[in-house]
Amino acid sequence: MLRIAICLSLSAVAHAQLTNLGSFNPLNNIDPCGVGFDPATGNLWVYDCFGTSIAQYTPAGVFVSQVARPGESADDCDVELAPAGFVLNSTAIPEGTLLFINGESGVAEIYAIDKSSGAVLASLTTSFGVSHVVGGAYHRTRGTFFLLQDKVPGGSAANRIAEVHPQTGAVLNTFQVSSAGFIINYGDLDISPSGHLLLVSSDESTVAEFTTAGALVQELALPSGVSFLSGIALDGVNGEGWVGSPNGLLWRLGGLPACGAVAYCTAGTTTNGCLPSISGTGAASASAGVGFTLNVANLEGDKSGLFFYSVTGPLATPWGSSSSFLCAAPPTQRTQAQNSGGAPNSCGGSFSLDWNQFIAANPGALGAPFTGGETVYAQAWFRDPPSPKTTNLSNGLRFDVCP
Ligand SMILES: [Ca+2]
Ligand SMILES: [Ca+2]
Ligand SMILES: [Ca+2]
Repeated sequence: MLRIAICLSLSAVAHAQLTNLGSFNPLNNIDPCGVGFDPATGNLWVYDCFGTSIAQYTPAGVFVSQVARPGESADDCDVELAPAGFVLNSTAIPEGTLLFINGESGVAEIYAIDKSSGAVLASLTTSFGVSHVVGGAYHRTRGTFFLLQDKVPGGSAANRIAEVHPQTGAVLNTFQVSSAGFIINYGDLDISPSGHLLLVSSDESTVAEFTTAGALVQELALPSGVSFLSGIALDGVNGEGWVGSPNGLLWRLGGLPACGAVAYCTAGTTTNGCLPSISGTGAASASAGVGFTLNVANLEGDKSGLFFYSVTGPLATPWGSSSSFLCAAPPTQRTQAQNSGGAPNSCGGSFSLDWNQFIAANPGALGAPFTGGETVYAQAWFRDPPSPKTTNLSNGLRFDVCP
């Protein structure tokens, strides 16, 4: 028994744990079917299941204002705030616009609403849904919507996520979350700082993290007393956010996935057949000064090189006639040169760099001063004299910077 207890406590330290930071019961005895967070004001926008309006509350639960719900009365629906400006159907929508996803009957519609006047600025009839789309979110870096359908339709339509084009409503990609064991009843999804999908469901006791391609990353157990969820809305990039239940409560949680690093793009194959692989350990932070290590393993041994990064965006441009790609859009910032170590002509080399330490020590570095919420694209460059360009590149690592 003692040994089991020790194992459990070690595993609790190793994995993120959700914490309950407080709760409130919205005025007017409403039953939240959807919840959105407005970073401009710090307030929540909440839709009462089958209600006629979407109401704004302070984080203390005080009613501020409301606008009329577009479309039909619904319990299959969601509230969002546009995390970036984008074009919905054919209308440019500013960042921070109130969005209502109405999945109640037939395919889901997405409405953009003026928060002050309640005017519908634009709407889109999507090609996804059979009367049971319960959640959605706009993905800032992919420029698409992700919509979530519940279990009720059964068959291939049940528990399904679709990535939808914000101008045409066409379904671009789709996958079923039940294949990973996650079942949707009431439910919702939001986008993590690293671009993953965070899901809640009234049938589940965890927050599930999926990649946009449908791979389950992890499930995080809900804190004691938090259950039967219908909505999730992150309120920043530090792993905090709101969840709501149609039973009438809203909770603020900590410990949600934040500032994760995700590999992308393709590594070159070196002269000795090495395939360098980049990863990140810890969390990128604008203020910590230490604690986010970039690693690249499987490098040619005893070669010099360096990490560099971009804050502009990803890229996938061939690196001369080699098998490498430049994965970070210019301009880029080089970090200090280092030697990969290991035996020459082996794949035993590696680089490592604490990126937090680098930006703390280099206030003039590209993108500095960082404040949190930025996205960084990092890659390693190294000498490989017999290769076509005499140098090769690792794959890329995308990460979001915590405050
Ligand atoms: Ca319904
Ligand atoms: Ca509809
Ligand atoms: Ca949502």
